[in-house]
Amino acid sequence: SDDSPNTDIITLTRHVIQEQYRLGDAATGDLTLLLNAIETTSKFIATNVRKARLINLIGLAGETNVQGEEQKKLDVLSNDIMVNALRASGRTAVLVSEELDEAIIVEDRYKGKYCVVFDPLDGSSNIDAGVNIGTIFGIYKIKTDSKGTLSDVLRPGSEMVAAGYTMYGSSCNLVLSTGSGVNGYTLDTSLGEFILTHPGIQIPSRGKIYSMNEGNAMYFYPPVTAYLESIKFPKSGKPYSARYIGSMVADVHRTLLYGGIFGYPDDKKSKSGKLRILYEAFPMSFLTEQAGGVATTGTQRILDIVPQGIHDRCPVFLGSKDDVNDVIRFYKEVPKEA
Ligand code: P6P
Repeated sequence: SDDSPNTDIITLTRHVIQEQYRLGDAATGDLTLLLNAIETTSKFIATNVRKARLINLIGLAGETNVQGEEQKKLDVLSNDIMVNALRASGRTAVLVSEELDEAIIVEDRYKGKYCVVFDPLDGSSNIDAGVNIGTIFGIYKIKTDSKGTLSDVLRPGSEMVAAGYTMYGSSCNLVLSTGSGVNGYTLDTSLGEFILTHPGIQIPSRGKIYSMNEGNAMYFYPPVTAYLESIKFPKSGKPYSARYIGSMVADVHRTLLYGGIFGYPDDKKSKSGKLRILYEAFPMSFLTEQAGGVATTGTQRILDIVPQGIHDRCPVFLGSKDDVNDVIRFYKEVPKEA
């Protein structure tokens, strides 16, 4: 085998610039600069997550976020890192964060033409257990003639121009789509660079894994219960395997790479499900569709939803197209209310 050192590594920065050149004059380089800022925040957050146990960042910051959950110090830190870097990039107009009740309208001096919606540290309830957690982000371009207002982010996810996540675990993986497929990058800490390691991620058309919190099973509506029954007690073939990490970034990352289905359905306890439309459901659905998968609420394509509020929730089923289409069929055939 050729063991000469690789002299042509493709970093995230280089890959994004290549995409900008592919788009020709239509691309001004603004998205490239914005993605570079996001990449830097991921590296910064990754070092803080890794150090967390050492510099005792674990534990509650004593404040609560819009979810009413106790905020972990890493949440607060990650949010501040992202808000500062996105504003300083001079490429953003509106920022929406899971940690902030209200949207940030960037002041004119720093205002750019993109809106970023993000969950700076999703899965944070797992921080103390060392389970993988992550940053999720979606990017809209402000509407023509808009100065950057809430109306630029209360739009269908199909109008996003890019989406991605960074997973902080045994390695640091950044997965990104700018609308022409999905690519995965792994942080080489010796270089401080994200290196292209998963070019052109394509989700298998059917998987063997289902990922849902069955602790909510007593609240599930009949279509979900019937679907689960069909894969746990199949009339033919083997039952599916259950994998549930309870951290969306980790569960979705596995689903994109291995196939299968991830779900957080609406149920009798949570009428709209739990996951947030703008900075959880939309970015993950954007990536899923770009990787050849399907993302639905059970009754409609997630990316077609028009959110009314920046922290609205929606039901989520996403993953391999044949598996998610099975769920859609159960929603059509099984009455929701008994
Ligand atoms: P549950 C984490 O708090 C999160 O927002 C997602 O990352 C994850 O998929 C979901 O909630 C887990 O929720 O109710 O199963 O603990």
